[in-house]
Parts: sequence; structure tokens; C-alpha cells
Amino acid sequence: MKRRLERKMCWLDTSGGVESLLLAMQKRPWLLGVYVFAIGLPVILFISFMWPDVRFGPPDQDYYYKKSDDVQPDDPEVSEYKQTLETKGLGLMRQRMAGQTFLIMGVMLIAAAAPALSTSDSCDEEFAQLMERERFLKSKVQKQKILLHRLQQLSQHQTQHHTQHQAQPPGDQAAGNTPYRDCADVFSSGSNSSGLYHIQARGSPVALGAHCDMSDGGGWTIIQRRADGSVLFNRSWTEYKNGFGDMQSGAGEFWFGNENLHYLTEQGIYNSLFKSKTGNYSLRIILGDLEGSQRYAQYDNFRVGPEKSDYQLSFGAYSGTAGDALSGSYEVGVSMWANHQGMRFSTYDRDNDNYTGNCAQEDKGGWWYNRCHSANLNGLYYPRGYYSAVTDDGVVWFTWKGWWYSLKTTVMKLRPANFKVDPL
Ligand SMILES: [Ca+2]
Repeated sequence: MKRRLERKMCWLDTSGGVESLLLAMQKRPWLLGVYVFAIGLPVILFISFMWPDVRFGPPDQDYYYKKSDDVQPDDPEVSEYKQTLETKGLGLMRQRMAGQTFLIMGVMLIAAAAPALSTSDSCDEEFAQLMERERFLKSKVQKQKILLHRLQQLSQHQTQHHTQHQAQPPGDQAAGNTPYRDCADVFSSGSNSSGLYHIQARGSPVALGAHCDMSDGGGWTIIQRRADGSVLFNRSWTEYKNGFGDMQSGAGEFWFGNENLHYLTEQGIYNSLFKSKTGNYSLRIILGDLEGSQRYAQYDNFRVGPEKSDYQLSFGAYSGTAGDALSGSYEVGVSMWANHQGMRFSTYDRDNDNYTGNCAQEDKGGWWYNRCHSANLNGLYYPRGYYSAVTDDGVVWFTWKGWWYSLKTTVMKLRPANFKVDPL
């Protein structure tokens, strides 16, 4: 339907007008002869019809005879002959008129058809251009459809990702500006539901998923979780460096990663009181046994150094209910070999401890071993609590359950010290 309309419009637009005729003659010079003939012949015929005395062509013998002055007007023979000649002249004139009529009709037909013939080519060209334009637009529409389809797929993917990882609350990150520095930043931006969020600590080259605990006062960035022994914690240096485990589910076991720990604790954006660049994070450790009891231990100024220091550990004052296992200050003499303060991180494939052997190998985890530990939260998971083994390789917090009890649950989480008044 659309093509037929286009063709009809083309004929209407180009079949008339002096301009189109001139254009047609420019393309086809022989049309000039047609028009000269079409105009000139009717003029000649009109003149010969109106003024018979004007002759075009050779003399007519009968006509000259009829006009001769030698013939006597009163002669009967002559009169009869004149009548015959007049009759013949009338017939001849009628024949001429009929011929002229046919000629004029023919010329008119040619004149009428010529513009149409001349314009048909230009119309076809225009039609071909329109068809080409239509093909071009169709291909462009097709490309746009493909692009739109891809954008829709991307949008769906992002929506699924968004749903899985918690809706991002309004704030700097949602506005595409500064990313969340930690879970306290997320909490301060208005989100108070626990789950996985994207954060990027200052200095960190990449953003990463972090589990945020918005209970317990909110704003906690979880750096370690043990829950059921489903994840192996006896891992290499690189794995501890980058982090491992189940970050997707809300209760999965994982290690946040030493590199991330370093960047997270290095940033000093929340220390408004002391303007200190480092050491302003509090570490809170929540421990649970098989009987359902929970204890906690908290340390101020928790910090993990860069990799060149082997992720050296430093922490401040202890508070809590589970005892100060990290410093080993619970018993005179113990801290000499069980204090984790200032210890460098060790894994089975990188021994940075103070022991002649390899603590990480013996105690089945990566940790800031000394010689070797009184806390081994990344140790081997024993599902029944109390265990017996060659070494104290369980999930140990000595000051609560001793070396031979492996804890059922552990959570290590960080929050800026001046985030808010601690509810505990
Ligand atoms: Ca060693």
C-alpha cells in the first residue's frame, strides 16, 4: 500500500510544469524535435485552413485552372466545368480537413504522451532512491532493535544482580559518585538491612562485595565467618590474600581477604576525634558453642598492614566476655608465645611465625601465628565441639573454651570506633 502511494505521488509531482519539461529535454534532446513538431504543425495547418490562398508546397493545377481569366463566365460548358471544379474543390477541402483533424489529434496525443514518457525515467529514479532509502532505514531499525534487545538483557542481568546483592540505598554510590567505604558508610546512607553490598575502601584498586551486619548497632563489615565447616580454611597465601568462601549466601563461611583487610583498616575517614589516619577500626569477635551460648571479644585500633609487612597484625585494648585470647595476657608467661600482637600472617605455604616448625601447617589454617596460638579461628572445624588431635588445630578461643574445644560459630567484624555509642 505504501509503495503504490509513493508511485502515484511521483507521477503527480513530475508529469506537469515547464520545469519538468525542460528537465526532460535536457536529458533527452530528441524531445525538442517532438515539441517543435507538435507546436509547428498545428500552426501551419491552421494558417492553411483559414487562408487557403497561402500555399505550402507545389502549385495545384486544378486550382490555377479554376482561377484562370481565359475562361468565359457565360459559357454553359464552362459553367458546368466550373461547377464540377467547385465540387471537386469542396471534396478536396473536406479531405484536407479530415487529414488535418487526424494530424492534430495525433500531434495532441504525442504532446500529451511526451511529458509522461520524459518524466517516467526521473520518476523511476526517484522511486529507486526511495526504495534504497527504505532499505537503509529498515536496516537501521533492525540494528536499533538488536541494540535495544541487548540493553534489555543487560538491564535484566543488572536487576537480578541487584536483587541478589541487596538493593543499593540512595546515597553517594547510588548517585555514581564516591563508593561506600565500608558497611558503616552503607548504614549511614540509610540502609539498615543486613546483606551483601559493594564497598571500595580508600586506596583499594577495586570494589568488592562485603557482607554487612546491620544488627548489633549496625555498620559492621564482616571479615570472617565460621558456621558449619562447609568451607575449607586450610588455604594458600594467595587465597588468604584475595579472600575465599561463600560470599553469596547470608550465612556462608568465608574469609574477607588480607588485602581487603589492609585497605579497609588503613583508611582513617571516620576518626573525627584524633584525625588519625590508621588504627581507628574496632574488631568485634562473636563466638558461639554447641550449647547455644555466645561470647564476644572486642579490640580497639584493629589494623592489618600491607603485604610487604606480611599483613602484620596490630590491635589495641580488649573488652568483652570471651577473654583476651589475642594478646595472651590472661596468664603470666603465655604472652611470650601466644600473643598475636605484631605477628605476621602465615599460611601453610608461607611461614612467618616464631615457631621452629610451621604453625599454619600444624594448626590447619591461615593466621597471625606466634608460637603458635591461643586463638585459632581459621582452624580445622570440628562439629562436636570438644576434640582430640595431635595439635590444637581446632577453631580455638582459649580464654573461653580452652585449646581442645572447637567453636561452633565465629564471626569477626569491623566498624569504625567512633561510629556510634556501642550498645554493648
Ligand atoms: Ca616457623
